[in-house]
Amino acid sequence: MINETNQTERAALVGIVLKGAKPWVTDDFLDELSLLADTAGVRVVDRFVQNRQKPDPGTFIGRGKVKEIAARNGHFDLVIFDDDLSPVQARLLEDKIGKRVIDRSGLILDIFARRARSKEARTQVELAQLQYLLPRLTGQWRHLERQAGGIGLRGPGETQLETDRRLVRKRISKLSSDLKRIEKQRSTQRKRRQNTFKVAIVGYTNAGKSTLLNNLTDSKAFVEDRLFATLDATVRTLKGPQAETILLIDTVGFIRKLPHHLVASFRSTLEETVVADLLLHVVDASHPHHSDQLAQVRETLEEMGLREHPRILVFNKIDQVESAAEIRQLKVEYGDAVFISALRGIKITELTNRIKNTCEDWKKQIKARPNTSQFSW
Ligand SMILES: Nc1nc2c(ncn2[C@@H]2O[C@H](COP(=O)(O)OP(=O)(O)OP(=O)(O)O)[C@@H](O)[C@H]2O)c(=O)[nH]1
Ligand SMILES: [Mg+2]
Repeated sequence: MINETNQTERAALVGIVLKGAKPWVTDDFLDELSLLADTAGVRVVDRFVQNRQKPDPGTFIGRGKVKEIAARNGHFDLVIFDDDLSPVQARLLEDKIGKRVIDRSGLILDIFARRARSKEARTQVELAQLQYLLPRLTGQWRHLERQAGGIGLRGPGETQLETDRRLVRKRISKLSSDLKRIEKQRSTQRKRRQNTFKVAIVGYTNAGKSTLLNNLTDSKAFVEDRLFATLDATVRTLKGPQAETILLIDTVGFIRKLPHHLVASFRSTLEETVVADLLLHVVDASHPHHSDQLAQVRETLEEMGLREHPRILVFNKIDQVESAAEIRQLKVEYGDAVFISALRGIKITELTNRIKNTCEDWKKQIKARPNTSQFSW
């Protein structure tokens, strides 16, 4: 989607270190941005980091840095900023650098668009993309105006832009009503599942959620060592303590700065998490920044109103953690967590037992309090 031709596009990444912030944090963010670029099929060839008191309202990174990047514009086809740019900033930067400029949100939207398979996911992504695009539409027509010499053609250019905006708004309203219909179907399905114990697998992208679903339920959900392999809520079943059905729901991964348009339009998918009776929060124990990722997921869950939701913290990929001391340390820090390898099948029974015990407790509660499985978003 980034490129209609089949050539691999080359990108330069840009990050900013604000006064008082630690430079390595920006480096880590750019590492993650690089993984995102890789997932989008873009090759990263350059990185630029700028230190500033605060972002420049016009060019975000300041004129000097923009010149430095522009001087190297023969090496790359597009520039990806780790931070969100306003539509005006993006346009100004494109003008000055002479290459296409996108931000982290734009890149994530692009990846979601490539990966969306189901009708629901495609509708959700297109809606988020158009909402992101709408305020950025102006730039497209300015180039035409300039080529045509401006003056006499200004009118038609503007008219075209208005037509374009109208079309986009019309499409947004059509997609929103399609989504409402899909959400209604989902809510009917959910009502049918009201008396079934539901477990949602949540966590940072690439933590191993789908691998865990596959291991627990002997299924074959799509797994890949790239970001956002899963976009749809995949549901599988597991046998409970009395051979009753437990539903396991694999969900879309979280990441730092998930674009808010995307979160809004993925509401119905994320709602699977909201209505779950238990969350399995999967953390990649072998990731150098697992504690930041853990905090990020907690924050997103809190934003979804799930601070108090029953959950089991699951440290995955322990087969890949090099030092035993590190695992011991994690066990001290997170006494309640389970330490597993979903890929190698290590300590899965311990986790299954924990799920079944929670299911038992839930059944007792349900008996005591009927009609309690209604949550509002
Ligand atoms: N070494 C090791 N690798 C694992 C383990 N669990 C998962 N992986 C690998 O981690 C990568 C990501 O796994 P997924 O199951 O797709 O992760 P996910 O959390 O579903 O990712 P998204 O759907 O992209 O958010 C794959 O290459 C898996 O093979 C594990 O226990 N050990
Ligand atoms: Mg997955």
